[in-house]
Order: sequence, then structure tokens, then C-alpha cells
Amino acid sequence: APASGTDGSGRGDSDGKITLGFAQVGAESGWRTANTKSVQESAEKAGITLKFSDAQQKQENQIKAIRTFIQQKVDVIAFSPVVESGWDTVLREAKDAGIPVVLTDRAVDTKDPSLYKSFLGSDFVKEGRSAGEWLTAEYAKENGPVNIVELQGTTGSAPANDRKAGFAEVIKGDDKFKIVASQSGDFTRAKGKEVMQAFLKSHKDIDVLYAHNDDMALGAIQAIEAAGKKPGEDIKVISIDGIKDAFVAMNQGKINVVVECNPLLGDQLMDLVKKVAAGENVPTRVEVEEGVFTQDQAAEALPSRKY
Ligand code: GZL
Repeated sequence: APASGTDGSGRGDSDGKITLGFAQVGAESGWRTANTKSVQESAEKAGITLKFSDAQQKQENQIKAIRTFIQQKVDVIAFSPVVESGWDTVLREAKDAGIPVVLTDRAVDTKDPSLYKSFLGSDFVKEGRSAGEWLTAEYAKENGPVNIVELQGTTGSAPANDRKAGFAEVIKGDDKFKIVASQSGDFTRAKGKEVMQAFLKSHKDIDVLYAHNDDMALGAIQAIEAAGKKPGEDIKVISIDGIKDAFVAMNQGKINVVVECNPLLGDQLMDLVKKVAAGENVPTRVEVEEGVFTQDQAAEALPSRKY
């Protein structure tokens, strides 16, 4: 019988090894670094040959990487779209080349769902709602106003759009909550610190910081302390991801709540890649498990955090 994958039913090299082309967003945050490590380790464990590219958070670099993978005739392409729009052309090129695509972490905005086989990642709207729910409970007994500044993730990215929408949906029910400023910190510590410095200069009465990821929150905390205020007390801090440094900051009382966003998608991705390479049907949406952690849970959770 022909070597597996060469009889046209699935894909794979003559020795049956699958080659996966993975176009990563960049290395902008602790979350991203953990996500990359998970993909690389899981590919190794699964015996899948990994071609990996880092796009330095630029969509044109991701598109270039996908085109290279198509030329190299990889068996499967996976990527985390840095922004939601502008993917139809290159995804159609992959489809025309007969190379199946799996989305991880972030989603794309397309009218043609046949352009990818599955989307594996978190529900960012739910994460934004969880952040809002913590805030409404925290201020349930207060009349307000509660002035909020928001550090948004990368402009146009699914996590930034959805975390903003989920949070706004929950707090819109009570007009004591006011988002007095909202700007992108591009998911990085440096930008988070810079934008928070600007927020602190233009708003004297900030009660809460809602940061779309821990790296921006940790940068903002430096700005809050430099302004002589106590993060976690004078300005409550809500963050998303759940990297170790955020648990340390929570333990120090500087972050009040962290909504977990699980980057360890590697094993689930390789499982999907094997199925897709074999021409099997896969679910179009695979969600990851994640929770919400408050300050009292930080010390106990810290030792078991894997990223
Ligand atoms: C979310 C992921 C986001 C993280 C950030 O799944 O896309 O990108 O929240 C990372 O830390 O930069």
C-alpha cells in the first residue's frame, strides 16, 4: 500500500511526517512568548515538522510568511491573525493550493468560512464581560462616579475589539461607570506605561484601569507609582492574560483581578493539524478552558502557573 498520505486521502511527506507552517504574531507580550513555546514544544512532541515565522506584529509579514509556506508546499498552515481584516486574498491562495488553514488565538473577519478549517482560541467577549462583572460587583454599594481608563490591545485585533465590547456591554447598565479615556497600548509594557502616563496627566480623578493584557497593566503600574499613586488601591487595576508577573503583582496588591487567557494551545493545535492533514472533519470552533483570579487566590495559584 502507498506510504500514508500519498494516496491522495490526506497529506504528509513520503515518510508520513506532517509539515506545519506557523505564522506567529510577534513576541510582544509574556502571553505571546508562552504561546510560541507551547506551539514549538507540542509540534516536537507530536512529531510534526514546524516551520515558524515571527511577524513582529505586522500583517504584511504574516501574509508574506503564509505565501512562503504555500510555495514550500507545507501540509497545513496555522496562524494567529494580528488583526481581524484583510486575509481573504492570501487565504484563498492557500485554498487554491489545496493547503488547509487553522486559525489559533485570534479570529479573522471574513464572509467565506470555507477559507479556514477551524478556529482554536479564547472567547474574548467573555473575557471582557468577566472584567466588567468584577467591576460592577466591586462597586455595587457605591454611587460613583467611577472613572475608568482603558488600555486597549492592538488596534483592529480580535482581542482588542471583543474585550472592549464585552466590558462595555456589562458596565453600560449603570451610568455611574464612565470610561473617561480609552487608547491602544499595543499589548506591550512600554506602550502601556507611555499611554498611562498620558492618562494620568489629563485625568486627575482616575478610579480604575482596565487593561486588555497584563503586559500593558504592568507598564501602567510603573506610571501609576511614578505619579505617587498606589496601584490596586488609589487606582484599581483589572487585567487579562494571567502571566506569572501578573500573579506576583496581584500578590503585592497592585493588580485586583486577572481574567485568564490561556496561551497553552499547542497540544490542541497539533491534534487539529493531524486531523486536518488526514482530511478528517474538525469542529469549526474549539474553545480553551480559562478562569478568573482575584488577589486572595494569587499566592496559592502562583506556584502552579505554567506561563
Ligand atoms: C489573546 C492574545 C493577546 C494577549 C496579549 O489571545 O491574542 O495577544 O492577550 C497578546 O498578551 O499580545
